[in-house]
Amino acid sequence: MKFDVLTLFPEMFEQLNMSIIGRAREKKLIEVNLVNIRDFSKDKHKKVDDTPYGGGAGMVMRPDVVYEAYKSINKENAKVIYMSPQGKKLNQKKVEELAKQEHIIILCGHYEGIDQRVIDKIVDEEISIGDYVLTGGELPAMVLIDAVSRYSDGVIAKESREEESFANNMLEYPQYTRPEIFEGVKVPEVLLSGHHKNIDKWREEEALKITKRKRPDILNT
Ligand code: 4GY
Repeated sequence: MKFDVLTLFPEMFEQLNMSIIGRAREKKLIEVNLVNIRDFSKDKHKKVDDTPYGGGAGMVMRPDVVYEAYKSINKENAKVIYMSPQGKKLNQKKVEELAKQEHIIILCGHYEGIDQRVIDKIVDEEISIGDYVLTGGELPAMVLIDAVSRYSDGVIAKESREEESFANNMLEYPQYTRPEIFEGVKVPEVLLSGHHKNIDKWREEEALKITKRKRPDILNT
């Protein structure tokens, strides 16, 4: 899986050098290429935004600069995604679907947004990570990259994906590790039994209980 990210703030993506995603990049299991939109400004002050036509607060990213940045990317078979609260809400099903793509280009807006003409020209799909407004599309882009990358071979164990929350429309069963007694509370006895059939059964029951209690809305959806 390859991601190209169009952003005014590539430094924000340091996060993706760490932990599981950082390791996946080192191993070339995924590729994340950051494109600084500012590099494509032809202005002598490297200006990338301007005041909105019609008036109003803030600044709008210029379409010509964004388009030049977009054209610099090699985009055979790529899907272009714009992170925006106006987009379709991201969920695990959508993540799984996106993971089938070989190349995703993510456009990150900032300030009051991007001139609509370049959005209409280059964007295939608008995606939101939730109903709240952020200062830019960078954090949502990282959320998307993280969630989708987990489906690339070798990034995490396939079993981890099969047992986790939202797999089979269920939340995950609770996890325990050492010590066996923490602040007077013992680990559930069955997990120490070594009886795998009983353990599987217990975990399934717990998952069902938790889902009914916390997220009845996702059961059988
Ligand atoms: N929520 N889900 C979101 C967001 C910030 C101005 C357009 C969100 O995806 N993106 O809040 N984005 C705005 C900032 C330009 C995007």
